[in-house]
Amino acid sequence: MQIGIAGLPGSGKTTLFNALAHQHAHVGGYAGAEPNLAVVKVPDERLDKLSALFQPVKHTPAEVRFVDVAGVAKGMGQESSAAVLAHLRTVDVLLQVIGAFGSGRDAAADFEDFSLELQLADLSQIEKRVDRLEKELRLGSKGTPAERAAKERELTVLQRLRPVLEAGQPARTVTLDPEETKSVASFGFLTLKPTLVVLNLADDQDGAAALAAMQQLTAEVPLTSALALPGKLEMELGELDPSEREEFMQALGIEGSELGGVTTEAYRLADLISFFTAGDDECRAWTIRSGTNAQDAAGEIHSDLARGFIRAEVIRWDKLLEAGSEAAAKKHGWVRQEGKSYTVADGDVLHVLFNV
Ligand SMILES: Nc1nc2c(ncn2[C@@H]2O[C@H](COP(=O)(O)OP(=O)(O)O)[C@@H](O)[C@H]2O)c(=O)[nH]1
Ligand SMILES: [Mg+2]
Repeated sequence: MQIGIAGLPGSGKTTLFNALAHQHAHVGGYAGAEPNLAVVKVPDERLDKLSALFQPVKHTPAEVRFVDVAGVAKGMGQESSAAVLAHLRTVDVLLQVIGAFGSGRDAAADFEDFSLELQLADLSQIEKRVDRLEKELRLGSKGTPAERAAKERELTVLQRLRPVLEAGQPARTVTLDPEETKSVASFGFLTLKPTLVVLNLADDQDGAAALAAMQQLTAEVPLTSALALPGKLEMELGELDPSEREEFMQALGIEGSELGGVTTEAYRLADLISFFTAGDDECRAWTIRSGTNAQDAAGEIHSDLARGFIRAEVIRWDKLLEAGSEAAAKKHGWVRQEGKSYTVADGDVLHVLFNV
């Protein structure tokens, strides 16, 4: 999964990036055109327990890639903001960071302002593409009938999204079917992405009221939710070694880091789940979209497994642990034989049988 970190300048994006990805990127300075990138292993207790059982040669958690871009604000010019936001077009989820620390801040206004920047970026892409598609379709000639039909489909979707953005709403307020989603996927529209608003609080700030107000705003937008955390404190906690951290947290009276909640919520918003493969050679977590069938899930592991798919032996991770081994699980009758179209569930352990 890829998570993009976006927001107004000075909202604490790079601070949060450092906290989430255990990095030391420069905070508070001028952010250049190049984004900060980092890949982080996703902690998963289920996988840890499978590895404790199998003692595999390799333990391979899922990975999240974080992309921290420069701030974008009103008046910085369409071209430079487009260049910054272009780095976010391939991410699965947007974190919209809102600086709620310090005085004189208005989280609701910041949310609206930055959302508007995203809408304008999408709208400008749509306008260019619609002009071009209309011209091409008018001139006719080029392309096969199938290509022409694809262009017409794309144009129809863009024309549905356009007035919504013009009215100041994000594109994700429009319900697209899978076919329609696919026809505009290559644009990577920012306001189509599931969005997690992160209220970045001061160390000692009680953010409950601010969060409740923000959650009221995000509840009105599909695929959007909000949480609050003290970004700078989280970053500083992450820089301590474990014993110091324990002491520090006790002194401040905090229970633990909130950062895990960011990734968990991002998975939920993006409709992503995990399945596992487990054996003596490797225990590994795989990330798929919920609703993925066994054959496509097998294809995540290797294209040969999808091509030559025969069936999958499936057991829930906790039943496998309870059984203590694959052989024992089979004896109990807990291992199911599933075909290509089986919908893989979160926490399934798959053993794919294939023949190529
Ligand atoms: N007090 C406080 N200051 C913060 C927090 N997050 C960021 N800052 C400060 O805000 C400034 C900008 O932070 P930075 O992470 O670079 O923001 P960015 O421009 O959004 O990447 C820096 O001086 C940070 O120290 C926070 O949670 N609490
Ligand atoms: Mg920054």
